[in-house]
Amino acid sequence: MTWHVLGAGSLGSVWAARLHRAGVPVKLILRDPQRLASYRQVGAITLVEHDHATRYAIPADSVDSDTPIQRLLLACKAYDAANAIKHVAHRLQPGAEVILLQNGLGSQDEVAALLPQCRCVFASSTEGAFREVGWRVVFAGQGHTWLGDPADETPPGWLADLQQSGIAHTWSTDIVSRLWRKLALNCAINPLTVLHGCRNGELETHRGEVDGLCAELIELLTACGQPSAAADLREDVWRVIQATATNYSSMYQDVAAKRRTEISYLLGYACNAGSKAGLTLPRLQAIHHRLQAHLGSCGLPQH
Ligand code: NAD
Ligand code: KPL
Repeated sequence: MTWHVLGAGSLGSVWAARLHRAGVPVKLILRDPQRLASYRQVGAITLVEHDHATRYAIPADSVDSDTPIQRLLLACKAYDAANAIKHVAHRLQPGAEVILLQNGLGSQDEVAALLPQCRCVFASSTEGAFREVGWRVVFAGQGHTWLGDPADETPPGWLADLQQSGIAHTWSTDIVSRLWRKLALNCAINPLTVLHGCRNGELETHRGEVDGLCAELIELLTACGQPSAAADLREDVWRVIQATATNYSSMYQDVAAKRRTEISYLLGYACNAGSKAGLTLPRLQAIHHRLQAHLGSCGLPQH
């Protein structure tokens, strides 16, 4: 069965290229005829791994095509996910499977609400990729992807395609907890790296701020029924800070490159969930407001 990939950016291209080279049928769905024309001119995705570039001539069409879709990888940013899916919803067959590869929380529920006839599988990934130029993507960090369906613990048969393609993965029966944990790590680290203009490791000099955020995130996760995502969060945050000390966080990189951030699906989601649970989370709220003001001053969307 063909994998359709909507959102042929960094991670979507890395998935598509690995599936394609393993002989699994894949098709890219590009956002409009102009983008399709640009791709057809080049004719392939170039994937750079360990400084070695390889071209993969993956078939493509645009969202305007009407071929039915049975399996879809949605690999755009969280803030684009719901809008992107609306363009292909009519092509999704009853019982179609949609893999949601977005960071943060909130977009998965937005998309699932639009697709009552589909199985929505949520994914959380530690892989790293970035677009160098045009249709050339660098697979920068080997990582792991957890996949799960909060509505059905049965592993899908297509995990064999991932195995065959060398996409390291685990089927998870607690994917929502994993997504919460990753969200909490991102909320404790990423906004502070933007506001202090620093690498992850330099947060050592802002220990009090990191620890204060961790305390409120633990309170939030516990109130939201996510005790395993809360367990040892502070220790894990410091472990990640040390392991990635020389890196700039993804949010830092987005702001530096003047790209929109996923703030609403990270800190914004956390603050909303706190309000809904009746919690007062002054540190998270303050950092959210400071970050929004900072994004505004950089000419970037505050949501
Ligand atoms: P990206 O911006 O590189 O790619 C997204 C692609 O989606 C772009 O090519 C964009 O043109 C396309 N798109 C947006 N709206 C569309 C539409 N309506 N129709 C068709 N295409 C559309 O993003 P990315 O870095 O691959 O990230 C995707 C998700 O994965 C994000 O939530 C991100 O946080 C998460 N993630 C990324 C990485 C990474 O290393 N890149 C790692 C872990 C998680
Ligand atoms: O995922 C990350 C990111 O930069 O987005 C880490 C490395 C965990 C920092 O929060």
